[in-house]
Amino acid sequence: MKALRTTVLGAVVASAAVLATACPPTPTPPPTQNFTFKADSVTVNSSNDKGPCLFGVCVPPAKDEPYVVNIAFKVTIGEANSASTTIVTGDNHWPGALDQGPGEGSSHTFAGGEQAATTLSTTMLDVADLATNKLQIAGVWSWGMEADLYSPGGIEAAANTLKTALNTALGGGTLPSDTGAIVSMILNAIGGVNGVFSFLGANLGSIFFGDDAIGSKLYIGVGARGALSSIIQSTAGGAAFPSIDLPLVTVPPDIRGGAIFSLGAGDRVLSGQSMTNGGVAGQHTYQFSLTGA
Ligand SMILES: [Ca+2]
Ligand SMILES: [Ca+2]
Repeated sequence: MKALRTTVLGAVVASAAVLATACPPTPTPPPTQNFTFKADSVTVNSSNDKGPCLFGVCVPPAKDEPYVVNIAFKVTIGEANSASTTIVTGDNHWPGALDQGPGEGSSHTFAGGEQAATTLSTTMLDVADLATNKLQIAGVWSWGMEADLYSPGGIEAAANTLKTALNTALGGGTLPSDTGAIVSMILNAIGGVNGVFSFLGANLGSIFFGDDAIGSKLYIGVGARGALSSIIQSTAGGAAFPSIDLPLVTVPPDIRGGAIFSLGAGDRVLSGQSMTNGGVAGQHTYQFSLTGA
């Protein structure tokens, strides 16, 4: 009897050992975090609406009615069809037929719905999480606009084209094993051969859009925390951000630069964001901000 008990006990211990080998402890899932991206203010450097001027009097006057369109996006690198986009159109502070916005050299502080606030939500990965999780990026394609009593249109087509481009270049992409090469991989997927910008250039016909698109920029947040966040920040600092002038198209606007950063590196103010667009008069300078929820 004693021999039998020992054998049974031995079998139980052996089974437990097999179980322990087959099921390592489940790693803690990485956290998800929300961020708010919004427009703070605008300066009209050069008016879009400025008409012929005689003795300093311009008809129409050199005053613009700036507003913002933010196309937020998210994509998981290496996960097919993971891209999504959300459009937020900021309110026009001067909606009346005779209303005039700031003149050249003047600024406006956006408030409420004018800020086109959008929420970016990503999982936040550290270096060790990369073994079992895919890296996400979340950002915004921001358009500086000038209202002319038309309703905005065509933005949805532009957002859908961006989504397809992100699915192709990043959803279908491969994250490098070298964490120091992640930023250059993302920027190459945006601005390189067969990247997002070349896809947009090939697939965005001139979309009908009533108001004047003054310019646009792309802001890319990487869902990184801890040591991975520091690596993203140190490599992003020296990286040149790509641009594209969309040929023969005034809407959507040319994408003249932007920024890439780690979402885990803290709140951020993007000041001095100059917007211009080939074929469209005027220059506005915007300030955007990103805050963690
Ligand atoms: Ca105009
Ligand atoms: Ca106007």
